[in-house]
Amino acid sequence: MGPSLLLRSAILRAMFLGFFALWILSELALAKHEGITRHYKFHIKMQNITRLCQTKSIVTVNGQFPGPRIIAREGDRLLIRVINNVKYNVTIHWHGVRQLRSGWADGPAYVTQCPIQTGQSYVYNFTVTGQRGTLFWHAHISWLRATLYGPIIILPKQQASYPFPQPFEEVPIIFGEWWKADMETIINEAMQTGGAPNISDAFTINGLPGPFYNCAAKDTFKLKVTPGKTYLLRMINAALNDELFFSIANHTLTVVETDAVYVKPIETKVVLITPGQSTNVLLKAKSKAPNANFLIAARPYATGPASFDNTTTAGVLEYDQPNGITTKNLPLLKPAALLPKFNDTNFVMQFNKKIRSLATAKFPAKVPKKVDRRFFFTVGLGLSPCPQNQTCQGPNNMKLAASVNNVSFVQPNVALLQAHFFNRSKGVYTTDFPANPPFKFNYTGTPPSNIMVGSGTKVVVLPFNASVEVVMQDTSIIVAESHPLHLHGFNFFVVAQGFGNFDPNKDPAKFNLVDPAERNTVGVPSGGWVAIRFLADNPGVWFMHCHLEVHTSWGLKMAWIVNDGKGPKQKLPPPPSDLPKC
Ligand SMILES: *[C@@H]1O[C@H](CO)[C@@H](O)[C@H](O)[C@H]1NC(C)=O
Ligand SMILES: *[C@@H]1O[C@H](CO)[C@@H](O)[C@H](O)[C@H]1NC(C)=O
Ligand SMILES: *[C@@H]1O[C@H](CO)[C@@H](O)[C@H](O)[C@H]1NC(C)=O
Ligand SMILES: *[C@@H]1O[C@H](CO)[C@@H](O)[C@H](O)[C@H]1NC(C)=O
Ligand SMILES: *[C@@H]1O[C@H](CO)[C@@H](O)[C@H](O)[C@H]1NC(C)=O
Ligand SMILES: *[C@@H]1O[C@H](CO)[C@@H](O)[C@H](O)[C@H]1NC(C)=O
Ligand SMILES: *[C@@H]1O[C@H](CO)[C@@H](O)[C@H](O)[C@H]1NC(C)=O
Ligand SMILES: *[C@@H]1O[C@H](CO)[C@@H](O)[C@H](O)[C@H]1NC(C)=O
Ligand SMILES: *[C@@H]1O[C@H](CO)[C@@H](O)[C@H](O)[C@H]1NC(C)=O
Ligand SMILES: *[C@@H]1O[C@H](CO)[C@@H](O)[C@H](O)[C@H]1NC(C)=O
Ligand SMILES: *[C@@H]1O[C@H](CO)[C@@H](O)[C@H](O)[C@H]1NC(C)=O
Ligand SMILES: *[C@@H]1O[C@H](CO)[C@@H](O)[C@H](O)[C@H]1NC(C)=O
Ligand SMILES: [Cu+2]
Repeated sequence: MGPSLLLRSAILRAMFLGFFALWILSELALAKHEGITRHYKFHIKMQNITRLCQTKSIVTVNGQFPGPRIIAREGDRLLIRVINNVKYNVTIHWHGVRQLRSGWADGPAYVTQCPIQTGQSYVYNFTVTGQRGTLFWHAHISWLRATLYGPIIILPKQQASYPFPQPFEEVPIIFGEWWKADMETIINEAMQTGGAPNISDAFTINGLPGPFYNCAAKDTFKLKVTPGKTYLLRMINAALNDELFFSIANHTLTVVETDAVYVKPIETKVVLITPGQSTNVLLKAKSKAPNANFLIAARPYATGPASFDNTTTAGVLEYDQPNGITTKNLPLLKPAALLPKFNDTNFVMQFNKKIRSLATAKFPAKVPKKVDRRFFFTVGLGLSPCPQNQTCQGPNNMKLAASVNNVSFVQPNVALLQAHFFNRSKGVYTTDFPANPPFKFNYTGTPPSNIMVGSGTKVVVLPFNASVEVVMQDTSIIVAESHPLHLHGFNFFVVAQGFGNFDPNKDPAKFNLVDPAERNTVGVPSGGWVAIRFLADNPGVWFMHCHLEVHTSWGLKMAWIVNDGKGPKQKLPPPPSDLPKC
């Protein structure tokens, strides 16, 4: 054991104990929880980190990588002061937090706020209402979220009131994606050339790549368990561009929650988790300590580009052993076929279809039964022109682009929410986002000959409390690909999904309006479609985008404006006085 390893494990242990102490303290809080205010300070600063034999300076919160955990109990208010001490503009998004009437705290740059500039600070002020489980926070500007991310843990209102066996311990498992090169250089280079950005060098579990990479054996995540005990693994996919399969050798997992909503328990060997999703699983340790350690592994589910980071991040599950046995000397069980093939779309479809809301009296699935506004959105890739006198690296000397209904979103240079709130939309956005594709084609067949995208800063305006249905259809333009679409400000219900083209005559009959999954991020199936419903009960401007960061950069994003209602609790309050300016 080298000194750095000793130090790292000491730090990890201290962090873990700290987390536990906090957790126990909150457990001891009032049985009838009224909601308290919790304060956090996020100092955005550079930190040198060594991974894969290379040291690089990364943007961090408080020098930590991954960033600190936010812990709250349902009903609590969070006041998080973000102080920017790096040369980059920064914003932070509290991914999956509903932000009821607190849209100013949502975080996407130029959507709900101007960036926090160097030397400035901003207090994100919001309550956690009607949600419990695992979410995460991450930067929401350029590609800074590659290193600026961390877990959000929302404990249920009443202590020990999980609708599943009380776990012995809770362990966050946050997946990341690591590049040896500088992140901003990578995305800037790609946006300049119009080609695909360089793929990552590794995936990580809690910041650690694991034994399958050069120089990374010491940077391996270890999960220590006691025989017979049950563990709650709070999994988060914070990777930029890759959906991941996850598995633990010789163990079955029970999925009990997704995106901070309880689900009907699902037993599975493999979990699929897209960027933007979180999944809580129970891991029941074997009753007797086995004479082995077990591989914990994750690697991509990839449908799109020919070249992707085809590496595997891994950790090790170790059991507390009886006296005289050290886990170090035990064999590591690593079955060859632990994870599905990289393109196993059928597995993914079956897995996603199994996810159902718990839908009990205490945790009902409030699926909108009637629909006020219907939308059909194509999502996929395309091309945009290469600037004159430049050579581009996309197909046919063009730039790669992506769009929703053939609109590639153009980021404005002031925030949409301010423009909306102060009635100054002119020259910032237009309200003519198309409800349907401009022209019909066989979305999953031969693409049209013209695959250029249009562009603009277009939004859809919804009246307060409209009930909305959106069918999202993948296109096969350039390539059919799974797109994890994320909606800010709401959870939606995944009422159906399928392969091929959505059939508006036949498919609605199959919609599940009883116990559909309630999520904030859903994969639009590769070569298929997904139908979602949500109630627009949250006034503000809400971003919707692919959570593959590369597709967001190419324009696969749009925004909804939800107008104020008439009632007193149906209006967005004015912005806080410290809201950053552009
Ligand atoms: C990172 O390392 C470089 C080169 O050794 C050094 O100049 C710099 O001060 C370090 N940065 C931090 C934040 O420690
Ligand atoms: C946070 O928001 C609430 C509700 O709008 C407000 O009453 C409170 O003063 C705010 N707190 C701070 C520190 O800005
Ligand atoms: C991306 O990869 C290409 C080809 O390997 C290399 O020339 C280029 O420098 C890389 N870009 C960055 C930002 O690392
Ligand atoms: C792992 O699983 C295999 C197949 O189910 C079984 O044969 C083997 O005994 C298990 N090993 C351990 C150490 O649990
Ligand atoms: C990914 O890597 C595995 C080995 O780890 C190899 O068998 C497989 O062919 C690779 N797949 C692709 C698409 O490169
Ligand atoms: C998955 O990729 C392999 C090549 O590695 C290919 O032969 C196979 O047809 C692909 N399967 C699907 C479902 O696309
Ligand atoms: C492109 O190059 C031509 C000749 O090389 C030059 O006349 C023209 O001004 C350039 N156009 C732009 C937009 O730079
Ligand atoms: C914006 O316009 C609406 C409707 O015309 C009005 O009620 C509201 O007061 C205006 N808001 C501001 C900040 O001027
Ligand atoms: C669309 O194209 C696919 C693939 O060629 C084909 O299987 C399907 O029948 C076509 N669908 C329609 C509605 O034409
Ligand atoms: C998308 O918009 C571009 C630019 O207006 C147009 O040329 C193209 O035909 C459109 N494609 C589709 C599929 O609507
Ligand atoms: C919003 O709509 C839902 C369902 O249509 C309805 O039950 C609810 O009462 C409405 N809420 C308000 C505040 O209008
Ligand atoms: C930071 O944001 C401000 C406000 O939008 C903008 O004027 C400035 O150019 C940005 N700086 C960088 C380095 O992107
Ligand atoms: Cu996408």
